[in-house]
Amino acid sequence: SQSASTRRGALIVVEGLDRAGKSSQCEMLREYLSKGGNAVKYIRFPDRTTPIGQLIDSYLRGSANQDDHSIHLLFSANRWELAKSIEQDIASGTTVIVDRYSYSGAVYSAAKGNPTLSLDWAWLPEIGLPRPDICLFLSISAEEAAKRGGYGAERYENETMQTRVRELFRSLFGRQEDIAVIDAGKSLEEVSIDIQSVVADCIGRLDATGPLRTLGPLAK
Ligand code: ADP
Ligand code: FDM
Ligand code: MG
Repeated sequence: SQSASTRRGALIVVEGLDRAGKSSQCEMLREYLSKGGNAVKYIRFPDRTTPIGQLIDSYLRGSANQDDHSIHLLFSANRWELAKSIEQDIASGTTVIVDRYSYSGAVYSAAKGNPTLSLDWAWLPEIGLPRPDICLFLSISAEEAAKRGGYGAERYENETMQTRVRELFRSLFGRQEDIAVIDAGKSLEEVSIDIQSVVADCIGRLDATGPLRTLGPLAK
């Protein structure tokens, strides 16, 4: 087993539909881990600050259009451009909390119903990226999500997309390992406590898990 000074950080992803509570829970988890003496970073995808991220931002706000495949590959490229820095943080002992990742990437693109953009096709450019040690899926009903506010102005924030996204998340997570489904319909504090216990478990298993892994192909 590694000494505390060289033990790697964990790669923790938080996924879910819009208003499931991802950003709130990432922040609460960051604080919890930080108070527990862990080095921790919170990042989010898309990272709208890079040149690729700015193209994505224009697309999401509706001020630019893109071919479905092209924007899909830009979202993926936006993860690839951050991959080395994630790997370095993890290796140096920093736990990285990620708000949306490859799972949103595959699911939102496939939800458009473009006949040449299947879930399987959408997953391919994710292969080789840093693999999360745990992906927390914040599961919430459409009714509960609606109580947390109406649809915003960005692309994808409409009922048709959200319904397809929900179904595709479910089928994707049936073909993935290291997914923890969290009931996100409870109070902020209750959800946070559920997340803390899953994450503590994940961090406790890191020595047995070994070095950071990479994402592989989807199971059949
Ligand atoms: P996401 O990042 O998944 O879109 P947010 O964390 O931004 O979600 O939360 C969306 C809205 O719902 C915010 O107004 C937030 O305060 C509220 N919210 C988040 N989690 C809960 C919860 N468990 N119960 C009630 N309201 C919540
Ligand atoms: N999204 C996010 C994608 O379509 N592909 C991706 O790879 C990622 C990471 O972008 F509608 C979508 C999901 C959501 C939007 O919203 C980003 P937030 O509010 O920044 O999470
Ligand atoms: Mg958010």
